[in-house]
Amino acid sequence: MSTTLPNTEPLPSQLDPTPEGAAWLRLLAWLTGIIAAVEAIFLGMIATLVPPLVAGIVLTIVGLVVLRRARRVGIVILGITSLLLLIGSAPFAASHLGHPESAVDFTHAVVGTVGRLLAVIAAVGAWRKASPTGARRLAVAAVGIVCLTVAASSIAMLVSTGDDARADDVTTVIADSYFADTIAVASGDTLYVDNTDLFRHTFTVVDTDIDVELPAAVGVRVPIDLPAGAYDVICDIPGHEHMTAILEVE
Ligand SMILES: [Cu+2]
Repeated sequence: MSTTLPNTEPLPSQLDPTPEGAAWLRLLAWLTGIIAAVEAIFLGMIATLVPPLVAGIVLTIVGLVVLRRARRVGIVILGITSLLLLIGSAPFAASHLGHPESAVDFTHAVVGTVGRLLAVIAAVGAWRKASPTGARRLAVAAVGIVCLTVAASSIAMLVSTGDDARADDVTTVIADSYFADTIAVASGDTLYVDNTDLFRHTFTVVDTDIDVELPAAVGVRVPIDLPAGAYDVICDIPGHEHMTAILEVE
């Protein structure tokens, strides 16, 4: 004679923490931790405290600590921080994603954009305690994207060597993300713009056709075929609004 026991035990999937939730939590923690580390290195390289990025690093540390004690609160902190920074950094990342030859800016943009997007997905997966299979696939995708990024940037840097200065060029140097205040040339001269930074810039003369991309750590020859006068020069990369100069053409 067989009897049926009442099913009062929780199913494995109802146990807390579930293996599923744990896989997504690990992915969320790794992604947000790596992004925060990359941002800290980037801020060190530009020697500037960018408030949204600093806030992102602090909130990530808080989220990772909270994750151990109040899991759902930690997931919300990390997920929302990743989402807000993904949206807020989009204009900056969009400017850099087409320029793999400038490795620092390009890698920063890829890690920030793809990493935060995956972190948001991981937060949703952790909240819903989704299947661990998805978390593993996402982790593999993240590693693959990093490898592709490094490969693309390395090839682009080898191809993009810039120009060599010629004897009669007028040279101006970009250093620490600043132009010289004033750049003097004669009409018809060629200006050699030497970008000594590890970041990309543009040499853009306002209201003219001169708008030149300056990859990281290369120089570019720019013919100045402009009537005599004073022109405003800018770098039109988002976040580089402080980069201005006056081009005096004689
Ligand atoms: Cu710039």
